[in-house]
Amino acid sequence: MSDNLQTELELLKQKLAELNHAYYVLDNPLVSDAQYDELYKKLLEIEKQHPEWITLNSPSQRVGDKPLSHFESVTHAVPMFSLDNAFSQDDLVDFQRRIKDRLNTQEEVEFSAEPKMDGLAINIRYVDGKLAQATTRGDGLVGEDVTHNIRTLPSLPLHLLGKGWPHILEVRGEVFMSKQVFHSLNEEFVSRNEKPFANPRNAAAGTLRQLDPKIAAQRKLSLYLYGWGQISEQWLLPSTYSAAIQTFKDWGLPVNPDSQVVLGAKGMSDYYDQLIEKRADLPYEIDGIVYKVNRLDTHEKLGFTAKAPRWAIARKFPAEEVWTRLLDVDIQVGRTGALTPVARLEPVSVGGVIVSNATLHNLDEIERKDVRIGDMVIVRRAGDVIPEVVGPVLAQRPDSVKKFMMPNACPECGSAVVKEQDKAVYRCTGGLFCPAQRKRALQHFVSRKAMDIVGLGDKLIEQLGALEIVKHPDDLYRLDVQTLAAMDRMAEKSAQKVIDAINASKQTTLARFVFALGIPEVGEVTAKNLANHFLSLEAIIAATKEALVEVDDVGDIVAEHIVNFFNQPHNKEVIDGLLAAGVHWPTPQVKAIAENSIFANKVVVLTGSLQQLTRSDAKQKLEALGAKVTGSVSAKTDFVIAGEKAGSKLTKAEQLGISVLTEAEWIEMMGDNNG
Ligand code: D41
Repeated sequence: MSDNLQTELELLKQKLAELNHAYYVLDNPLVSDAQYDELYKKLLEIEKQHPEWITLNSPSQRVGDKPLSHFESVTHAVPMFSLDNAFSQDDLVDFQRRIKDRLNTQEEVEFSAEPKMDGLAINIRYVDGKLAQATTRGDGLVGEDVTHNIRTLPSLPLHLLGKGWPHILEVRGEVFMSKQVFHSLNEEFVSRNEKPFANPRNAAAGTLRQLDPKIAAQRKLSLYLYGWGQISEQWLLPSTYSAAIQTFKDWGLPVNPDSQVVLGAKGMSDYYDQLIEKRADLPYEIDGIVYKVNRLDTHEKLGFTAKAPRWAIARKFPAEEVWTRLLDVDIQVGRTGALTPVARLEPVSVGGVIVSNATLHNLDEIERKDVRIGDMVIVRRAGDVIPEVVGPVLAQRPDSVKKFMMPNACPECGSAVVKEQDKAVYRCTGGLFCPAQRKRALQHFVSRKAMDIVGLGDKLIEQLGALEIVKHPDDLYRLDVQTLAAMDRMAEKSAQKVIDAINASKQTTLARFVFALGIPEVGEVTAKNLANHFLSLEAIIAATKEALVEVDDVGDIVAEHIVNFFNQPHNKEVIDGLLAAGVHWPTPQVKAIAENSIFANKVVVLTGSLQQLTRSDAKQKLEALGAKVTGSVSAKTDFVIAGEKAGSKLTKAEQLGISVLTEAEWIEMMGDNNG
């Protein structure tokens, strides 16, 4: 008897999942709402009699019973990249041109074109077909666990349909709020005298940020999947992106019904025209179109830049423009002293966001556009880009307008302002004596990719600077708990944490240290190249311009910045102070080992999941041995190191006859050189 009831429960669950899918994903209801409710009530009854049968994938369990107390951070198994932008058809022609050049072909490229949803990117992990975890994109490397809220999305299957799914499947997509849900939600807010959301994107973000999943469940967020992260086993992806998305659809996952496969620049342009026409009628907000090369083997060939795949691009829709009054122009002083004019505007709503500041770029731009203080100006905001002043509305220019003048003295420290040769940039010459530069330099010094001192936020730095307790980075290492505990919003415990983080940062790498110094134009990659080339700080300081341009990525201008930086006596003082405080690093291993390393100058690809090392440690070790670690397998690859459950890259390597090492074999090969 009880066996039968349990079978009935399972059948009900399956039936309800199918009906849900038909309703929310296929947009094709199979039964009336009343019929659905009746089945659902039956399920609840059985579960009430037998609570021990309730499983997480039951439709009754979309909303957990308790709110969370906080969000957990989750490191993505595969980083979540962003997208490069295109703003015109010309940009798209260039995009295809670059692809053809890299592939060495004349043939038109096939693209998948899809609306660009204005929402939030999310990673959803299924284990053995069951929804296991959902995380926000975060900074692309680490996101937040929002499984409790994502489970409430009615279109998302708690259990995949069909079969044949890999053991681990991560799908990626955009969570958004439909226009309809957004408007009724805002009406509700207004009727309760609460502040409405500015746009559907903010509403979706605000909903995902809730600790209590009941709120997300009420707000009915939507989701379209457009990509994937980790996929386990020998499960082979189909040969095209569109077929992969179709496979997701077959498994019951929601995908955008408005995407289409198009050919070449003409195809991309036709799709654009078509979607612009449809835009107002779509049930959701979009801010552009995403084009992706359709063939997946081409993805492998094209690979990624530091932030985005080379095989995809987002064409942004024209920005929204409005008119408002330019009240004044302020000067902002950046980390390297560059003076940026910032427009102070009469607050105005642009595409649902209130804008009161906008960039004017530089003096040349202001003069070219002939923008004057007091003008009615056109302000543009494109997607998530900083708003900018496009130009004046000359027909409405009052007599009282004033021309903006670049000051001769820095508004922050009074030092002389100089114009950089051949460039539109004006700089304050105060260096680290300028409080604005000092503050920005300190923010940069403590940042994650520099000395990585957590807990030293902007507010604290500002306070320590204003009180002249910390003027230069080396002053940080002389702080004590009592001093910190006396600052606003600090207590003994949090002060101790900051001190611990400062102490921990003393053990660093030469590359981080050089990056942290904040030499103009020396970013993370250049700093690393300098460290690996010169191996010691003394050698970098002593290097001439001629020696510096030998380094990858370093041209005349960067070399000059480096030489100038180390010629400033106060920069030397700060460096000495840091070294005296105990900041230290091991000698970079590159050259010493690289000469007798099997991996010297070899191109290596890591794939699958490693058991003994993290991906980034493995990469660091390989680089220390002189290898170049890349993301995709090609004829140029020398070695593939395959962890567990390696997929298509391993297959590819085997096809190309590339040497494949297991993780253990690789570690064995590194022998004594693996430190
Ligand atoms: O609709 C979107 N917002 C969208 C975003 C889309 N249709 N496709 C996307 N594809 C990617 C790659 C190519 C990296 C898988 C994306 C995004 N990324 C994305 N969204 C936010 C950051 C990146």
